[in-house]
Amino acid sequence: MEQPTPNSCTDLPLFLRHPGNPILTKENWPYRINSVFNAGAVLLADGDTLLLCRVEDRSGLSHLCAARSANGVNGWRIDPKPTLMPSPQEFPEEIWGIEDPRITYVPELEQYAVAYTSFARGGPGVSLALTKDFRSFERYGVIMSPEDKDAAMLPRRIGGNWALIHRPTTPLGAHMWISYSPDLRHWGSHKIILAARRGGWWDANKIGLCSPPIETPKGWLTIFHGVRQTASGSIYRLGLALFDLDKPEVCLQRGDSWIFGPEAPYERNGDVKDVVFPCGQTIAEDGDTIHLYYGAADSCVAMATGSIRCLLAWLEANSSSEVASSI
Ligand code: BMA
Repeated sequence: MEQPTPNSCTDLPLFLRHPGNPILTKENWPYRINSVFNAGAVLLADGDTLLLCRVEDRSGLSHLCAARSANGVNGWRIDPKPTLMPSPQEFPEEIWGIEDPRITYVPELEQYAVAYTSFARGGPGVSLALTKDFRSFERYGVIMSPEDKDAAMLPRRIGGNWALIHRPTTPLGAHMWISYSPDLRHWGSHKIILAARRGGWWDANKIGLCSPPIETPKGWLTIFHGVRQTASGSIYRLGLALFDLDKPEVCLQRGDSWIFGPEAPYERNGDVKDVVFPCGQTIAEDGDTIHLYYGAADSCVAMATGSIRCLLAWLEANSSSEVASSI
């Protein structure tokens, strides 16, 4: 497999696909499903990688199911039944399923915060659940009303408040916002942090957060997706941005070109063609190597490896003069 070298740091590709991709498919599943994709990821205290996968069953609706592995690549132990099912009697906003979880470990709470899309008649919204073990969950219900998705919490309070990055769709477009809360239930101080560009750009009109931002000494390193509409459908690609550590609504750098897009056959073909859609990553013991987990073509889960140092170096060298945090 092609390996990154120090002097390739500012060149693409910044992420290398694992040769065993796709690492999870519906054939691996212990029960009958249509597809498995868009997985949140976390490194557990016992060293296992846990993926909380979006699983679409053969009704077309999605639920979440956990898979654990010692090396984060193979030997997955998949929960024999769905781990988190929609619960529409108590939470009517989940009537058409739950999707695309992003996991953040919150040391102050000693719990994982799972932000996911809840889908109902009003459209997709953002829901939150807390868990210690990915077996029982405390649901907080909808925290961002429709239409909103692509959300993740930051792992610590900013200026005394919790922070959530999310992507409401408004008449002005689909841009990334941040909101703050004293208690995880009441959210306000909404601010736009990154706007979709316009015209022919790869990230025109619609962008959204991918995996939760990574805290680095230079700022919150953030992977986002841009959606290009074409005559034959949408293309989901990935870009990079850096936000201020203490004021995460301030974008410090934004890369002009995309850094990763659908190229492999399992990314180009599937239920929805030309989609790479990361919802999580783990960082290796060296503190630098990123294992990025992404849904491919809404059909399977794949993994690619990158380096925090290289992503930051590339951003520094390829950042736009116009960070476009206003619309
Ligand atoms: C987005 C989300 C993702 C999906 C992608 C491509 O809007 O719904 O779950 O992977 O579209 O279909």
